[in-house]
Amino acid sequence: MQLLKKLLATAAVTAILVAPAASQEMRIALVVKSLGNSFFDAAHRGAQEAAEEIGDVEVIYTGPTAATAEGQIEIVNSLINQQVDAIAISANDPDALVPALRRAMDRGITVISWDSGVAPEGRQLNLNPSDTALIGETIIKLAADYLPEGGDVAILSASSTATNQNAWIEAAREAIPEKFPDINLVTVVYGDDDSVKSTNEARGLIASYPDLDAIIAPTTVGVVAAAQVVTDMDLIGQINVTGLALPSEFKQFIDNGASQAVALWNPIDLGYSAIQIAHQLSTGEATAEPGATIAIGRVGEITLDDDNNAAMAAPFQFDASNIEEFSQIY
Ligand code: RAM
Repeated sequence: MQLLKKLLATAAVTAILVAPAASQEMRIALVVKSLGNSFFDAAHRGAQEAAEEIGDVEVIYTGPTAATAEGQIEIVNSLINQQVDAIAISANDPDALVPALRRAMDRGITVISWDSGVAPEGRQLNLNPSDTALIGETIIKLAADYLPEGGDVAILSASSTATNQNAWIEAAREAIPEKFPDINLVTVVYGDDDSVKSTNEARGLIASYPDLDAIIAPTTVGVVAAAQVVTDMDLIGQINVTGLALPSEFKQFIDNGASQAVALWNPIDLGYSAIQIAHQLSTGEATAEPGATIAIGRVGEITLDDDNNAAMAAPFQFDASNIEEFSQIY
């Protein structure tokens, strides 16, 4: 018995000594505003593509069920406990996430924001899909292009704390007086990137503003809800729905005339870039500092501004001439 115990003990020690080294796989969490949003699913596809290209990278795709900062804070805390290597987050609030993300950085976790940013003190770098002023101008132009005499427009946004939508709306407000003086922005309402709430808000807009000419929804969730409401209420031709839309989800509303045109950037490239950047910061191959240029594989490169923000490509417009083609991609 003694001998057997000794043998077993030796075997155990040997097993420990010869056990293969723990996997060197890097774990990068892609934290989204909420699950069930096809825009983020497309970004996830790009993230997977980057992980495969880099090799030895695991993408943990996660997010709350509703687009709230509280839900994301819980997730970040759990990712800290899991000791992931990097967190790439599209934030539901620029400030509320800062303490949790600082804790992550204090523990050596690389933190970047993408799509919807975190304040500079809560991340190393922020990747915007495009130039903020350009997006703001684009969403108004999309409506103005089809209102030669001008008209009343309303914005149906995502959550009231979303960094990206709030920045775009502010930019839109700045662009109106100078570039679109005949456009009258009557109000901004919030559908929280939730289909039901967005539908109710769109109905509310139509009830409150009977002369509304266009609804601009700078959110892929809101724009579908608004176009569905206009369709269901037989208001096609009266209210033009526009904004930022995923062609695969939105094609039906270009086809039925509820919308003339919408815009977006490539969400696959955005997710791909977020993983490429998080990986390079985590290995030390790249450093997040003002003026730095970071290569992002097939997508090209980005250059950081004074607050370590970078922007990707210009938004692309979709209408009856090209939505079919793009709807096959994302
Ligand atoms: C929704 C989200 C996302 C935004 C797009 C345009 O899917 O709010 O953050 O970038 O719309």
